[in-house]
Amino acid sequence: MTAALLTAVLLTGGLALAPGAAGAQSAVDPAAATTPVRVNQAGYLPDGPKRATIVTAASEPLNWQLRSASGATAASGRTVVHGTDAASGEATHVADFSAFRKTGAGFVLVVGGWSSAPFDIRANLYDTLRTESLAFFYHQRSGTPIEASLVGPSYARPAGHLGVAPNQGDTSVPCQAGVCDYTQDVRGGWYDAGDHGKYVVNGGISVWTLVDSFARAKRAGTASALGDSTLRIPERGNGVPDILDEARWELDFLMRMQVPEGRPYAGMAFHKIHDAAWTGIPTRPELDPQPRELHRPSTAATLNLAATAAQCARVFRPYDSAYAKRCLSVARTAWTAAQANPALYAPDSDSTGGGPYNDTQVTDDFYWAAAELYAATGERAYRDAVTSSPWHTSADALTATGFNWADTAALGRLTLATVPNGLPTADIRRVRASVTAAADGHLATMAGQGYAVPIPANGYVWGSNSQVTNNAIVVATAYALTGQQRYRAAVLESMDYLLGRNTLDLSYVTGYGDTYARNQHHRFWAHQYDASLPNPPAGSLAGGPNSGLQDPVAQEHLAGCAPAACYIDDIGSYSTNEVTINWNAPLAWLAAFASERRHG
Ligand code: 9MR
Repeated sequence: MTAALLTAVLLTGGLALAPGAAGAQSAVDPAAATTPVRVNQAGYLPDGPKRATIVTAASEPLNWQLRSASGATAASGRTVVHGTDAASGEATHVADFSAFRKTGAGFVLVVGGWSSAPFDIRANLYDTLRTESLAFFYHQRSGTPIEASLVGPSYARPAGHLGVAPNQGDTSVPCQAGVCDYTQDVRGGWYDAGDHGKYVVNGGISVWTLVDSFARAKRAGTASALGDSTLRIPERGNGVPDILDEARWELDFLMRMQVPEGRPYAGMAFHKIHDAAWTGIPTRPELDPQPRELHRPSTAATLNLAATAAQCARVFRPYDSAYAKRCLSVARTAWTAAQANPALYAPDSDSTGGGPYNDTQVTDDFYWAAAELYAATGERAYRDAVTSSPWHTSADALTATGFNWADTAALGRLTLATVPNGLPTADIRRVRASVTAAADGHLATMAGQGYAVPIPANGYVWGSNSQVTNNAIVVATAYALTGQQRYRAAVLESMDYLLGRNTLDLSYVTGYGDTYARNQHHRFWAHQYDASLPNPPAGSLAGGPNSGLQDPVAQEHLAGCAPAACYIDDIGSYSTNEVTINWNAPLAWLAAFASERRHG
């Protein structure tokens, strides 16, 4: 039996259907759920919304009971018939037990004789996820040993890609043929995902998200949860907030990717550095024998560098002014270089040994970089670049399906909406209104669905869970701007989806919930293929359902799936089940938000 098949069999083992729901799940569905009562399996906050989805074709409301661990009925009520959920194709009801605000462990929701997975209700529900989702980045570090004292023996490993054989990088890396005739030290940074590539555009959005998480918490007065000595990283105790230390590990790498003065394309950023050919799974980072290569500079990478280095200048200033100064100088140089080379596009075809991260639309990246440079400096030239950009007023900056590494105008919009800046008051008001309007759109999307997911049924793309998390960030930003509780509730319901209230009755975050993703695609956390290696550490977010079925395992096992069910917890399914820095970063942003007890 193949490992994939084994997973499929294990997951179908407990298949159960709600009364009247026959046919809603097929017995051959490899990820079929074990109960029709779907909840956030990690749990709920005492003061948060508490909703569950029940798969049933019953046309009338059903009775529900909330049972405590002792079996006593703690609360009861009637479901609301929702009808067909487009993304899953299931007939659904919703049970709302938000009025129950007591705490405890081992609750279950019972509907029509079916019980949900057990869950907690407690105020500190998201504290561990806040730290574990951030610890993911230390685990992914390149160019430094991952210390057993910090992560435990099974996750410890020697430094990868420091020029120690059999590694051939990353201390003196040549370019691909014809790109440059020198080598560059591009050590450090985070591995992107399950592969060992390091890509500037994806590093960019990930750094921005972590640093924005800190900046948001600081404005909210809650930054101490992300402060010094809150993470198990080597820099703890250095007086700098740990989340910024972690972001700096990548920022240093991004700055190393800048073409030096005196060279062709000086000031631009190389698009990416990765293996010359794809390695197999498993491959431990320190045992990767492939030659490493720098790929042609791109405008998108250069603008990612400009944006994140400018954000660094603004946010690091109180903690390390010299570093902030250096960041600003790099950002300015990158901006100028991008203006001189506005159409150097990374091609789709460049996907041997690493992902392409192709992008031929970079006006959004110009907008984002201009917004960050303006927020950092207040200078007129950057303000003009902001206000003359079509993205400054376009509704397309904040779409229903969400922003991502390729579509970054939203990042600029969010910065301008939240960071004090010199735009005219009316313009700032308009920018803020665009964020709350987008958030209202996400709330409407959620209300129309059986599972309250903040993406539409056509939004289940590669990495759909990050579209969910990024839209939830927009909603959380609307909460920060307005204080309106419905936005906070929607953020928490988005977490419910990720943590088990979904058509697969599965938590996409390793270690959270009764049934969770544990075989994500990764060259070191490859336990499914090699029992001596670990599973992904707790707090790792799977990419999630991808109706495009863009890998052979997904194609073999998921044909005909409803969009929200196009997922398999198999290490071979890189298009539904990888982990990446740009997916864990928004999870960490949201976990920090959800862990705060200060919402009035
Ligand atoms: O997240 C990326 C997704 O948006 C693209 O559709 C996909 C195909 O180009 O690539 C994804 O990124 C992968 C990258 O190319 C290589 N490292 C792993 C990333 C996640 O699967």
